[in-house]
Amino acid sequence: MAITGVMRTGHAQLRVLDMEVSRKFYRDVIGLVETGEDAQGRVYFKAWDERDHNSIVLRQADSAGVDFVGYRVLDNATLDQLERALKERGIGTRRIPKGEMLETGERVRFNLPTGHEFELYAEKNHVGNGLGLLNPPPWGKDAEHGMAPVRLDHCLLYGPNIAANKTIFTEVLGFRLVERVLGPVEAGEPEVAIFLSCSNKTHDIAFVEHPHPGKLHHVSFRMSSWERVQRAADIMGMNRVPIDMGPTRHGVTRGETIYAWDPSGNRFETFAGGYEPYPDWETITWTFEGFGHGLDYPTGTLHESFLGVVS
Ligand code: M3P
Ligand code: FE
Repeated sequence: MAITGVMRTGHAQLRVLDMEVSRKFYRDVIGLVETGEDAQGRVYFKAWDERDHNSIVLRQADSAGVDFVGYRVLDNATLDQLERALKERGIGTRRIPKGEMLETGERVRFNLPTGHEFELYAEKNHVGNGLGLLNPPPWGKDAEHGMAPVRLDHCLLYGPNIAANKTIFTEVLGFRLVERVLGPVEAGEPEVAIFLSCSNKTHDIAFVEHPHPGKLHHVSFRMSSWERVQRAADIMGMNRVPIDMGPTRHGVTRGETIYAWDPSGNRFETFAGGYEPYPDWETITWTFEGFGHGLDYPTGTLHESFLGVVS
């Protein structure tokens, strides 16, 4: 398929409690590549196989969580067109100037019904993956440093009124609903989780219904294989990184996964597998009763911390 419109997960700015501890964690334990620090003291990283300058930005603050997430669109004409479409739906947008984030063009920022700051942008400089563009080797030293995910893959965000987010993502931003989880029959089976794709990934973003706005459940890093996910588990053990769930496989989206916490209490995922849905595929539904296996396929466990703890 042609990937146009909104292309991919671009960046997430995370709040961390101690920059030096966090910088070491994201660089040496997760194994991201540090690409810069700005005048505000924010520190920038990319995963080794990403080409854009940055995907994770850390900001020191008094509480953990996510400041905003950004998605890269095809070009500036797309950015203008999506901004117009948002405004026509009554969604207020503002422009953040080029350069406010290192190596990043102008961003169109707006607030989602779930209380998250979300943005679109068309330009971020390519710094490459270190392998070059001519007869490149399949990997280099950055792929062997820490867990070494290949990319920032998606975010899962918690907040109220995910139905209104779904309308914006499917009717304005060109995403489609790949999987969903329903609430209890007694409650009328409202959607309690939605997995939305703008590509051939099972999800580029996901939302779970939650009373408190603007919450981060996790940022997710793509690993190149299930074996690499298991190696990430070894590295978590070696570094005494607290694990929330896994290694296991989700029924939802079929990913092979581990969830763990960064030193500030932000959850992150390392995952592989899943499948590649096409735009004509029908949505997969998980019932409330079936969701235990949707979450943890082998055991069907409804992990309490996974379902309840957010930052
Ligand atoms: C993922 C994933 C929930 C499932 C989450 C699934 C909240 O994060 O990457 O497939 O039940
Ligand atoms: Fe995930």
